[in-house]
Amino acid sequence: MKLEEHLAGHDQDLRELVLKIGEIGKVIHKGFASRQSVSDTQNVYGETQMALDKWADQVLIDGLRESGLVKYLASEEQPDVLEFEGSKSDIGITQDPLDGSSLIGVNLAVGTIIGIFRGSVLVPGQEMIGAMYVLYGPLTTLTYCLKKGVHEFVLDPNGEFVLQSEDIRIPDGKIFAPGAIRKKYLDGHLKWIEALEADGYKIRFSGSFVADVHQILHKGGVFTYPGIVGSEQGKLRLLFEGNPMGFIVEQAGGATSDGYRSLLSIQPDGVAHRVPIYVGGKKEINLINNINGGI
Ligand code: AFP
Repeated sequence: MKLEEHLAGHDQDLRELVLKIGEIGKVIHKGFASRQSVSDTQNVYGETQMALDKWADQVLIDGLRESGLVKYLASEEQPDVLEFEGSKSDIGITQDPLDGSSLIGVNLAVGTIIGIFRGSVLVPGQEMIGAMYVLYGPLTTLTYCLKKGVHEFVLDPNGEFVLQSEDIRIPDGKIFAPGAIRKKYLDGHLKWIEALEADGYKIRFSGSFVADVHQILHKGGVFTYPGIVGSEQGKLRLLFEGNPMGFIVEQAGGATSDGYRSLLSIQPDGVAHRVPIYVGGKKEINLINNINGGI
């Protein structure tokens, strides 16, 4: 089944938006080979921007502005929320145009992450009406959720996204993706990591959040980029990484946490809001919440 057919029954603007982002994803992927240099600029987080980050961000912004499908757009590469006059829809989106971009030079999987709202995006993730990501790996895949299941499509040789997995449910699994530096772990996090290791969990951490969470969505287990000594809020962003991927995993039967509560319950304090991230199976998420709750 093609993506367009699968989207039948959803609101027209949402159907068009998912298809549009899929088309933009194809354009972004084609741009990788000729844009691997590092640019001379930094994003709002002080991170050096790859030429590709900036280009991909602009391709998405221009494409979505021209589509008239988006009124509000927040991007990991932009300091403020953009508002598009003349939009025919009230959709708000968050975008991480190229999560994991530092891995392109070593040919590891990276992706475009999108959160979808009606109206403002500066609300808790539980207000989201959908989320999706395009993963550029050995396959180019598109995974979307509009609150009626999580569904994955693969780009076929004809350039069509065709259904690969429908109604994905996160299984039980013993892999974990532990970000950050062990010697800086906070007490609760270290206890949790040691419990997973004692239970035989194997490390699967690539440096690409979207790719690592995609693997856990299909195989079970948990991803974490925790708060650490000296950086208690962690590295990853609530709006651009935690909420959209957390929404998809929760909709697939999993759970999220900042170490204490669902990521989707958190009121963002701005576009740059960083949070400790735990995304994966309910068992692993309940364990970190219980450990921290007992501290
Ligand atoms: P880049 O987009 O700069 O490559 O960062 C990727 C990321 O935001 C996320 O995708 C990874 O899980 C995390 O950073 C990796 O961080 P470390 O490089 O500190 O392990």
